[in-house]
Amino acid sequence: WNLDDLSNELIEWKNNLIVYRFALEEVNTKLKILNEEFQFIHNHNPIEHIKSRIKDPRGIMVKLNRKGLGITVENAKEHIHDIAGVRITCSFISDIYDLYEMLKKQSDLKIIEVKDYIENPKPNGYKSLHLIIKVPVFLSNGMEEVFVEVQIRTIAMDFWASLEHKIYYKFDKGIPEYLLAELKEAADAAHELDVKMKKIKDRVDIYQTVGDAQTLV
Ligand code: 0O2
Repeated sequence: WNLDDLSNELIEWKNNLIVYRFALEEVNTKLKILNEEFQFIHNHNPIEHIKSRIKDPRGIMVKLNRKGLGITVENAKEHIHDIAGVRITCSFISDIYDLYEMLKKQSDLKIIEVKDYIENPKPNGYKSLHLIIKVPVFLSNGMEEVFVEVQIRTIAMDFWASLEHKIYYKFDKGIPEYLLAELKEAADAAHELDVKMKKIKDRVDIYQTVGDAQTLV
């Protein structure tokens, strides 16, 4: 490739990947509706914030290469499932599973894969619920089903993962054993915080329902 070829190639990739932007818009709308309806019914909004991103074509090419696949748009669409990614930060662990149940009930979404790193955290302590879903996008020439990776985590899990990401990349993927143990300890501390905040919330909920200060004791 000369530079001109490369930039033409990138433009072609970008044009082909526009459908992922539409898929993210679909998912974001669904999440917004679920959040607002949940607030309306349960007086509590499970979602703190949502971030979405589309993988850069160069990142997709690197991943295809790593997987030993030819660098084509067709291969990317079939084999790279995190081109479109949504990260949802929830208030409590129970919100994560409530949201998952709500997404499962959406008949137009197909849940292709579930990785529960909350039940089974990674050795470094990483926790999150990962879903690979397929979202139908209706275009002028028909419907296309698009993979979207959904990561759902609590604020505490997100705090840990964001900082771990920075630390990990600083060490250029060769993090010493003793620091790995400390990261794991920090993840456990984040989990304790999640459990503690949920206990407090449950007691406040009981107080609000019963209206009796004694129940808070
Ligand atoms: P980025 O920059 O966040 O996009 P695969 O996606 O198939 O290559 P794998 O391991 O099967 O790989 O996917 P998995 O475990 O579902 O994780 C994919 C994404 O989860 C990562 O994307 C991260 O966003 C996040 N993740 C997984 N493990 C960790 C971890 O130990 N620490 C942190 N901070 N995040 C993690 P990318 O593409 O690696 O990175």
